[in-house]
Amino acid sequence: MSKRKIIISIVVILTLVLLTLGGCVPDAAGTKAVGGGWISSASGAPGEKATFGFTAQLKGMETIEENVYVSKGRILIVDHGTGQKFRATVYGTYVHGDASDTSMFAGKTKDGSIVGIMVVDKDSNGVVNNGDEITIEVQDASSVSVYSNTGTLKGGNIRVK
Ligand SMILES: [Ca+2]
Repeated sequence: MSKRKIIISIVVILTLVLLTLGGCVPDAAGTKAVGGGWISSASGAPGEKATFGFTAQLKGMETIEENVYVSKGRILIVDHGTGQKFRATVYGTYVHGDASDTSMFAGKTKDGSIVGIMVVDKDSNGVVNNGDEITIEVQDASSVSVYSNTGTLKGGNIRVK
């Protein structure tokens, strides 16, 4: 499955409003992610940047859906090539048992758009330009895709714990 399909499916999962209590926070990686930096603009215009910053962390044991835990944090995406800006509050993180360097989470903007993020932390030693990856998928309140971008960081760093 392509990264884009994975992130879209995560967004769909996180969009479901099946709020249930139960389970416990698994001892799994990917439950906390922090990062900032930039990749190329989704516009494809040479030299244009898409900058990002985020924090995402589980709040506790409350689940939204199987393996999706209520979370807190912030997401800010600014694509200088397309002129788009998304500021979202994180509400859910997909917790998985494998790929300990990977975190998947989603936030909601004030106008109801869903911002889905998947990041891969290629190392955790704080090295800049270390091959970290981010995939961004934004759907508006009608579940229409309004922004898609993915790439290896050209500046900055992502850390996943
Ligand atoms: Ca890193």
